[in-house]
Amino acid sequence: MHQTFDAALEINLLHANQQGADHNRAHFDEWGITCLNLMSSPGAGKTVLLERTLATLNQELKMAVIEGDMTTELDAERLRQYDVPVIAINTGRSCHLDSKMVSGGIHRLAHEYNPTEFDLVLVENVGNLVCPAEFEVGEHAKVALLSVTEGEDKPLKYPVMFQEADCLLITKMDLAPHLDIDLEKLEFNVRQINPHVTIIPVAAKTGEGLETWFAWLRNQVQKSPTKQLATA
Ligand SMILES: Nc1nc2c(ncn2[C@@H]2O[C@H](COP(=O)(O)OP(=O)(O)O)[C@@H](O)[C@H]2O)c(=O)[nH]1
Ligand SMILES: [Mg+2]
Repeated sequence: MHQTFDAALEINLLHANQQGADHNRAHFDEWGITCLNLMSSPGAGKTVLLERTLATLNQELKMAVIEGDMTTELDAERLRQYDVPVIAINTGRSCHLDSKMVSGGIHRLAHEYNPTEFDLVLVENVGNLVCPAEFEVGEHAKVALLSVTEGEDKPLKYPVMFQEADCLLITKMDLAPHLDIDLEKLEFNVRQINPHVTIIPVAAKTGEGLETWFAWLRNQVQKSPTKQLATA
């Protein structure tokens, strides 16, 4: 009985979140913005990847970041050095961003800037391999990061994140030679869960794979319906 109630509550919660996510996506579409949701366990390398991305693509794309952390603006401060708007959201006790929090973030962005000037909003979700995958925030695509230090079994143990991902970045590839990680096994495990996900091995530290990541990003921006209309 208790379980039935919990399940109903969860369905309502996810339904309300989904409605908020659809609303956020409608705003992004109206403004011609592509939104990507970056998710991983804490420390997989989301912020460093964003630093490299902002530094490299700053001249080419008009970007903004929505930075989710339970507390502090430490990551937001790191990213503000790249001269892009960074909206910091502290989630308090929540282990993920939800669509309502991100709605607050995009309205702050729209209040301070002309939102139609932006091409890309990158959301750094709270570090957690489970919950963020359940809560859409209005993104057009989900990017999961898994570092080589986490082990090849994680896609099997935490399948939702890997099922949902459109792109999976295997991060910290520079460390792979020092570990026992079996990269072929890792890819095999990922494909069991999500046969079609784009897998890109990267090392933000050395630059390995970053051009492939940037190409994937550009392609996502090109796919924006409003951008296609504008360039038609
Ligand atoms: N060796 C190595 N370390 C990295 C790489 N990317 C990130 N790190 C380190 O991993 C730690 C966590 O990175 P961070 O970007 O803060 O992870 P986040 O919690 O996912 O945002 C930091 O000490 C980074 O310097 C990489 O490509 N190679
Ligand atoms: Mg971070």
